[in-house]
This record gives sequence, structure tokens and C-alpha cells, in this order.
Amino acid sequence: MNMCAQQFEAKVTLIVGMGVTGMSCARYLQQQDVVLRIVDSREQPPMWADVRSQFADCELHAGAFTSKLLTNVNRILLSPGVALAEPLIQTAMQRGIEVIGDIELFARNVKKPVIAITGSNGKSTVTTLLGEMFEAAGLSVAVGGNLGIPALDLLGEKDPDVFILELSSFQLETTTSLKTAVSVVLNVSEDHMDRYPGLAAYAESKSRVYSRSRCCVINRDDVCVSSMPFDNKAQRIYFTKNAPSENEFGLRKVNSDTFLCYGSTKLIAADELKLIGQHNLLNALAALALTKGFGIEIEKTLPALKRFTGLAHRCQWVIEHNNVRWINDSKATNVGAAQVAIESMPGTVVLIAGGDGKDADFSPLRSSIKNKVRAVVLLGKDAARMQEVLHDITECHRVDDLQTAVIRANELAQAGDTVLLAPACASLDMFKNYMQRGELFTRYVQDLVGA
Ligand code: UMA
Ligand code: ADP
Repeated sequence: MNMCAQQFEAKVTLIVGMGVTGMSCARYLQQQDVVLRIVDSREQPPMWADVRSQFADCELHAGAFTSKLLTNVNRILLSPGVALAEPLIQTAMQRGIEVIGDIELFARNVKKPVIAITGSNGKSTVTTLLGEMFEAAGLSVAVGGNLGIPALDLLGEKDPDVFILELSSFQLETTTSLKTAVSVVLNVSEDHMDRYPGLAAYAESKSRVYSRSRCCVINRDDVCVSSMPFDNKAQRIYFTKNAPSENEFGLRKVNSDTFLCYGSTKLIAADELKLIGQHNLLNALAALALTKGFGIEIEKTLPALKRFTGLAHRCQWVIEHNNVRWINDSKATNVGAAQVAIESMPGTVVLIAGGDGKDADFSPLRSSIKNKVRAVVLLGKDAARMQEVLHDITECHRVDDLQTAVIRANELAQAGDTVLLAPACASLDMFKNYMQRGELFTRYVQDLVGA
């Protein structure tokens, strides 16, 4: 074949999605002289201007996908926000085109150990906490993935001692060869039901994190997690909210104090932690189990665990005014997270909830709300559906926007109550993201009380 024909036949890597993942894939592959076509199904992808300036040499398309985009393509890098069920991707797979995600590309190129953290709730907390615990023990870490910094952007010139990645079910779907030193599925409860045919398919995607893992950290109390398939050769370390057996992490009560323990050894008292709520004790146990699994001396990591105050927008204290506490848990973007937040509040709660429910079944909220919640203020796309499920167990108030929700919650709250923003829904129907929702909530509360 002559040079000209070779160039004509140059194989193209198709990057699907112009979000932070697509951009990280493009940056990474550009250094390797790969021919790139970058596409997004939106007419105006939010990072379009950046893409055009940074990837001027690449073929770029914004707008509805057509099969013409597959011309000469031999590999697709699929962003997590685009489902494998997308017709373009199905056509590509039928044609034998390889479809992978950014984590698979990362897996094929990473040279240092990786720790992977997934689950329905607590991923970002455990990932960040573990990074701080490892640093306290003197290791250099690179922390990212679904948490924010795309994994490929962590692959720099100087490798850290360990990569700590938060992985979503979407990212795991397109990952086939990731080898991990230690991995965990923290828990499984319903989320992203608009992307999966049911809980089993969603859980299957999460369980992929345990394939090729040298050590699996397992939540003993979560039946869905503990019944996942584990490699027989992998080491297993369990954690539980109950008193642990030998070689397990768990909670022990001694008189009125609770301790985080490894077997019968007390590691730290629960009230030495700055993190709030029982769910965060489980997150801390998971982080300790990951530490043990990686082979680090736990003692060295404890100062960081004690210091860690948690992340913004997760059960974050906003203000106390007229004996009413205001808490921002905007990151409670699914039913399980909202339940945990409601249950971990002391006293009676006025709940602000609603948004895009991602086709979730809201009925599990009933048991958490009953006898605990004075009233619910509902907003967003799925407010009516939530009201239908909750109206017979608590007072429901529908409002059109978050500022009105704050004003209404203030009218409803009585001295000693907590007003909790825990939407049980994604924010994207009304806000840029959960951070913006949490920031606006905080601002409206501060305006209201004149802080
Ligand atoms: N989209 C289109 N057409 C496209 C491409 C994307 O409509 O062609 C839409 C998607 O449906 C989605 C949005 O654009 O609504 C963003 O999708 P994306 O894949 O471009 O997202 P990125 O900007 O690359 O960000 C992704 C993760 N987002 C998703 O999985 C939706 C980010 O997690 C992650 O931080 C980032 O990669 C780096 O790894 C966010 C998230 O919401 C925080 N994750 C979900 C969760 O935590 O529940 C899974
Ligand atoms: P993720 O990254 O999985 O979304 P985060 O650490 O950001 O998890 O926490 C999101 C929300 O989930 C928090 O606001 C909190 O209400 C809830 N949450 C945190 N940890 C847990 C846990 N271990 N079990 C159940 N819910 C949790």
C-alpha cells in the first residue's frame, strides 16, 4: 500500500462526549499522535468553546449522532454520561468496533498500584478520606475519577505511590482490564434507574470493580454486596456496623462509648471523629479496611481520620437560628442517601426534597420520614410523584423554587427542629449541579436569617 492510501485509511479513534472525560481522553491521545474525531449529541455542549480551541486539529461534531460518525473508526472512547444502549454505540459494537471508557484506557497505561472505590453512596467521602489517611502515612497519592479530576489527567510525568479512584457504575461498564490492589463496593441501593433495567443490572456493573482485585473490601451488612462474585484467590476484608469478628472491622460498644475496632482491638473512639452520622462511621471503617488491605500501618493514618471534617454539601452544617439547625445535604441525590441523612439528624426534621428522581422508587423514604419528619417541602421535576408517595404520612408543601422552599421550611420549623436539604434526586432539572443547589440553599438560608 502506498503512503497516500495508508493515510487515507488512517484509523480514527472516536471520542463520544465533550465533557471533562472526553477532553481528558483527547488530551491523553493527542500526545500519542492518534487521529481523533470528537463528538457530542448536544447542539451546544457546555465546553464547546474549550474543545474548539484545544483540539483545533481534530474533527469535531456537535449535534444528533448519525452512523456516518463511525467512518474509519476502529475504537470508541465513550463518556460515562452516554449509555452503551445509545444506537450509535450499538451499531458500532455490531460492527466489531471496540468500545471502552477512560478508566479502561487508564488501566492499560497505569504503572503504579490502584485502589478503586465504588458504591451507591459514600464514594467521594471515602476516596477523599483515604487520600488524606495515606498522605498522613507518608505516601504520595493521586486522587480522582468520578470525584472530579478524570483518571487520565492523573497520569503525569511523576507517578505517585498509589492512585485512588472513585468509580461510578457508568465508568465500570466500559472497563474490562483494570487490576486493583484493593477495591470496595461500599453499598448498593437504587440509583440511576433511568439508565438500568433494574437494581440487578446496576449492581452487576458495580461488582465489576472486584474483578482482578488483589484484595476485596466487603460490607458484611449489605446482602447485595456480600453476595457478589469474588475471585477465589483474592484476599477478603469485611467491615460491619456490628461487633467485628477477628480480622474484620466493626463497631464495638463499651459502656456508652462506641469504638471503631479491628477484631477485638480498639482503633479509635467514634466521638473522636469530626464526621457526623452512623453512615460516616461505616465510611471510616471502609477506609480503615482499605488501608489494611493495602498494607499500611493503620496507626499512622489515624490522625488524618480524626481531622477529617467531611466534604461540602454532605450533611454540612449551615447555621443555627432561633434554635433551628439548617443542614445542607445537597449531595443526597438518591433515595438511599436521603434516608441516611434524615435518620442521622437528631430530633424532628423539616425536609426539603425533590428534583430529577432518575425513575427511582421513592417509597423507601416512607419509613425514614414517618415519625421523624414534621413536613416535607417539595420542588422540581418529580415533586408531584414524591407527594403521591408521601402525602398520607406527612404534610407535603409544593413550591416552585429553592428560595421559596427555604422560606416555607422556616415557617414550618419549630424550636429544636432541623431543616434538612436532602433532595433524594439529582439537581440537573433546576441547577447546574448539586454544588450549585447546595450553594444557593446556603445563601438563601443566610439571607433569610440575616447572617
Ligand atoms: N451528554 C450528552 N451527550 C453527549 C455526552 C454527554 O447529552 O454526547 C450528557 C450526559 O448525558 C450527561 C452530561 O452530558 O448528562 C455529562 O456527561 P459526560 O459523560 O460528558 O460527563 P463528564 O463531564 O465527562 O463527567 C463525568 C462524570 N459524569 C457523569 O458520569 C454523568 C462526572 O461525574 C465525573 O466527575 C467526571 O466524568 C470525571 O470522571 C459526575 C456524576 O454526576 C459528578 N456522576 C454520576 C454520579 O456520581 O452519580 C455517575
Ligand atoms: P457518593 O460519592 O457516592 O455520591 P458522597 O460521599 O458524596 O457519596 O455522599 C453522598 C451522600 O450520600 C451524602 O450526602 C450522605 O447523605 C450519603 N452517604 C454518605 N455515605 C453513606 C453511606 N456509607 N451509606 C449511605 N449513605 C451515605
